[in-house]
Amino acid sequence: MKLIGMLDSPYVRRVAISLELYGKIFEHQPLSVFGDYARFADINPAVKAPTLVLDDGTVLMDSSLILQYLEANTLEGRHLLPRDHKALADDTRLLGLVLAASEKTVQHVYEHHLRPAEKRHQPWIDRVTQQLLSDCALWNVAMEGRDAKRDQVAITSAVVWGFIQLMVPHVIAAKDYPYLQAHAQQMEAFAEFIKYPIK
Ligand SMILES: N[C@@H](CCC(=O)N[C@@H](CS)C(=O)NCC(=O)O)C(=O)O
Repeated sequence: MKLIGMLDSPYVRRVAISLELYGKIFEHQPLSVFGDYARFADINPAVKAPTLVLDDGTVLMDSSLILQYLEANTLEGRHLLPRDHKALADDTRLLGLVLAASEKTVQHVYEHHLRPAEKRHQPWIDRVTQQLLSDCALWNVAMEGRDAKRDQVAITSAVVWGFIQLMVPHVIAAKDYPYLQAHAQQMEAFAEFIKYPIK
């Protein structure tokens, strides 16, 4: 298997760490969707990170779809999502909050770094910022008392929090989200996080 994409993408990093925990053997190719566009397009014309190329050549994309595929193809004892329906609903709700925060952060970053200043639309930036703030407030409360164990909510929460703190710390100040900050600090000390650092 080959995982294509850079680790500063939270979507790539959550898949890399999950692959490690699922015990899969894979090669990581850190191609950029921007700087390595042509090489990336040769592998996946949609140029989306992460892209996972299976051993039979099948090309998968979208981190949640990739993780859904891996979760369905893992050995007993290595699952990263609960089997119990109620616990799965709770974790799915939380992952929705985490991924929305990630999406809003990416939109914020693209708006400021990719769009020329004269073409920015302030009402859209205000909307994205408010969505991000509201989402992080709910997500922070939901992480109170949650164990830093190696499951999908814990992995994705820490990865996305690291991305937010790398890209928009002026919007989402770590001190205002103490449960998220403490959780991420614990998770970043695990070997799988150290092996696949954000940069
Ligand atoms: N929902 C997707 C989002 C993936 C995504 O947007 N990745 C970014 C890199 S962080 C990307 O491919 N950007 C290039 C583009 O969208 O053209 C996932 O979970 O994989």
